[in-house]
Amino acid sequence: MLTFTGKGTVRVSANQSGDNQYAPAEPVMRSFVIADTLQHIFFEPVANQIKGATGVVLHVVSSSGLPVAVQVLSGSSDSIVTDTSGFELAVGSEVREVVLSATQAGDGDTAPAVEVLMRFQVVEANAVNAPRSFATWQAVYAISGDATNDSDSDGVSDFQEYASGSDPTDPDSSTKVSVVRVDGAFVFTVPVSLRALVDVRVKESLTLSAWTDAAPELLEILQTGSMDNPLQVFRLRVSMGDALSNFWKVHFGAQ
Ligand SMILES: [Ca+2]
Repeated sequence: MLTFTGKGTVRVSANQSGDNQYAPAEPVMRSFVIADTLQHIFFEPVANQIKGATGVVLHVVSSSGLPVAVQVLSGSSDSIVTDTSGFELAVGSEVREVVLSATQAGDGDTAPAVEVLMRFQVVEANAVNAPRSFATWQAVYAISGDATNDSDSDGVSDFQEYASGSDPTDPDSSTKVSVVRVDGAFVFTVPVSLRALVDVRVKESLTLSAWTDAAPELLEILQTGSMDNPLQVFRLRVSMGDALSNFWKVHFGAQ
């Protein structure tokens, strides 16, 4: 049993020195942080990008409000993230996968956040997995009208079908956002097309009148879909906390 007497990083080592039959076991090290507050990072989905794109705005926040660091973990030698009045990405000159890393080191009261990785492809403008505007996507399906239209009357708006990569002319094709209650939290499953230029936010409200941006916990990002319809499925958790009258919604916005 471990008893904690203060804050800081705890490192635990387990050893077994063996006997005349068994060789010593490899020691196992585990470390964790004792802190007043935990935090997590929410990194909004990033779509595939066309080679050479600059000024790609990244929305990354920590639930603690502490400043997050974002860097290119894997990309072209000229892929770079700058942070002046918000994060902006220059995707670089190579056709390849880019992986961004978001971290927050914590402070005296707050434990470090778990690192979040965001992956997308840098592609040629005419590639089958290239990003496209809502209007270009509408033209592919020979539909028109504004974002709230529901061309196939399946209860999912054309814009939401654009955002989640489903067929807006087939009522059997829609990948809806789902939510389940798990312990003291809700977990949203949100499919997002890597070809859609959308902002994806979770908003919260106590009263259903004023909505503010939440910083949900990113449990998992699954890569799925197909070559010309690449999808990411985000599993996002929001905690009910102390307020029992909270409301949340997933909001898809045009960039
Ligand atoms: Ca629809």
